[in-house]
Amino acid sequence: MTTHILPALGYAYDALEPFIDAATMEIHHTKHHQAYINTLNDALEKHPALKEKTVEDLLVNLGAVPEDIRTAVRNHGGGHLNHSLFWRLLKKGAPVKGRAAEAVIRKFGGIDGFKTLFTQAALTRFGSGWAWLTVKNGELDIVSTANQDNPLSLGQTPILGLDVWEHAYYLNYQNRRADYVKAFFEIIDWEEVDRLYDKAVG
Ligand code: MN3
Repeated sequence: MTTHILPALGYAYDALEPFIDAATMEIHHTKHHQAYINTLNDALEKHPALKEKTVEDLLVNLGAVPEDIRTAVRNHGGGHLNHSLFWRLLKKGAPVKGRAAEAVIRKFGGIDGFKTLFTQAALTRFGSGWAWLTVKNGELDIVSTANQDNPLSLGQTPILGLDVWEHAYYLNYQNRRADYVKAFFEIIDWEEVDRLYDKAVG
């Protein structure tokens, strides 16, 4: 039994051009994301009872995952969850509006203030990882994580995330992570951020 499967993108691979190119999207989705899922499923074969749990449940309490597969669940379960989140947060031409956007503007002194802090988080993450907008105890925060770690494992709920692994941008942007981060702000689906924000603040 396969527990976890690759979610459909819900849009075409070229839908985000020119901000993210079609080739990057297709490889990222069908190769990288699929590989995380395959390795996660392989690991769960050793503890079939855990197949009943969602990835979120596993990552919220990693300490409860048996030690022999904990690192695999952390890296590959994280990879699966992070990418599943990422795809649904992207949409070209979506307006900056809604409850989450308003909360962001209040918290960070405007959209530019938010962009500055988020960019800093994305650019100072050395090596591979993610930049996040999270909710903790009802408050917004900006953090970054290494590798495929998800903020859930830190007690925070992610409502927006940016993959800053080189595989996410290298074909189009080469080493220019800053240009990729700048492009990301053009393709945030704030309606989706809103849904996640509402759920996180209750
Ligand atoms: Mn990735």
